Amino acid sequence: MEKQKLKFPEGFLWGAATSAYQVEGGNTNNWSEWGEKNAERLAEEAKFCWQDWQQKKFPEMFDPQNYISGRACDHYNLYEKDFDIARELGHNTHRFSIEWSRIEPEEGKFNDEEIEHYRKVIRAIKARGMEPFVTLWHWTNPVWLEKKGGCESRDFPKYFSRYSEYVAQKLGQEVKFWITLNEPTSVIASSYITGMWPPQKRSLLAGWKLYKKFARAHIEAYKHIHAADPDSQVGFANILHSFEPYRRKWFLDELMVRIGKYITNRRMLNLTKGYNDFLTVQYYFHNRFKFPRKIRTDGLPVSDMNWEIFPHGIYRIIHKLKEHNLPIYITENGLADADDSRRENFIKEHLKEIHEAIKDGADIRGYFHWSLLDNFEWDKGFWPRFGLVEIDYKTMERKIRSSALEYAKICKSNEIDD
Ligand code: IFM
Repeated sequence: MEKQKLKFPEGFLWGAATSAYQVEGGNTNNWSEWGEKNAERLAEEAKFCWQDWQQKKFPEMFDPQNYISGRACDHYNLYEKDFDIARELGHNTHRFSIEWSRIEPEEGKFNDEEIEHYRKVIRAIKARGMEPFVTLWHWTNPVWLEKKGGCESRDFPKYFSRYSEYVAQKLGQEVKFWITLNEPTSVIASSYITGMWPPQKRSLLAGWKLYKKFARAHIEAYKHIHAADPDSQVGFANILHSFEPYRRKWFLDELMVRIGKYITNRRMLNLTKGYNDFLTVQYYFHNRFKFPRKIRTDGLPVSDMNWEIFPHGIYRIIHKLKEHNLPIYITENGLADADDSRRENFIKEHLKEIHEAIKDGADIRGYFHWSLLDNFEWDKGFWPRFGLVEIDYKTMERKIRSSALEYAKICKSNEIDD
């Protein structure tokens, strides 16, 4: 039987995403300082955090060096080479972030040379026929800001507003698509509630207060970007989880689902209503609740990080977002898969769900795989391999994975086999 083709809409954007701190190398910010201070502890704790099969497969998790971002992928210097690869792979868009600590290394002092660096990056993307999506904040703060309380500082929105105004004035004419903040709710959860990430707070109240600060920061940046270019398109990158009760109609399981959906998926959207030109989906997690905890689903495949793979979740999320009547971009979706045994299937299964959502009326305009390159995965370090392109961290050699070639076929033809 002949395979049916699932066509994507004309002009659909296909690409991949990265973030400054995870790929550039040579950064000094709150995360790099925290990594250096905590490397020994993280290496020590790895034996309690991961399953036996993960510890065997990735012994580098026990090496403190794994937790120091250092040169990362040296993308700061090698970006042209990386964009050549993206173009070769048929990408027509690319998402990256500007590192605040480079632009404003000291409070109120802006570094024009670094702006020029990012201008070159943007032009290099465009010169290869790709549409740049630029993120202003992908979790890292300049050290001076962290000393003043970081995201919790009363003035965080004011500082972010000033930084975004400066960048918008300098680069506003070069870029159409802007993402102000990356996954604010991941930071609320992991930095302020569970205390895993810097500054390792454990306070529901601190986390709760941050929503409004992030929303104000986003709205300020939204206004500055539009002031610089009224035609620009601005949104924030929202992590959206798929939620499900273990027992349907069971009050406490359903209640957990409702709370989860509100604090993770909806609250930031509500607080920024009217200030988003497009919506985003960053999809990694499927959560099933059996009161009082989250439980795993038997039989689902998992990534190297033991995250369950559940493609249908992305359909459900998009289905819910349709009610906002805004264009949607999938700005992140991916998995850690060092031997590249699951990535091809992962991409295709998620794309089928996305195609189904388009068929059902969702205005989805692009897909960015996370990530173009293997990179530095925050408190986990270098062992999780998220890249379409493998990085040899010793030689900085780039090697295209076979799943990237399969994804390239989809990008180039704008369709997948059903
Ligand atoms: O690597 C991160 C990225 O920085 C934000 N979204 C989730 C990815 C995988 O954990």
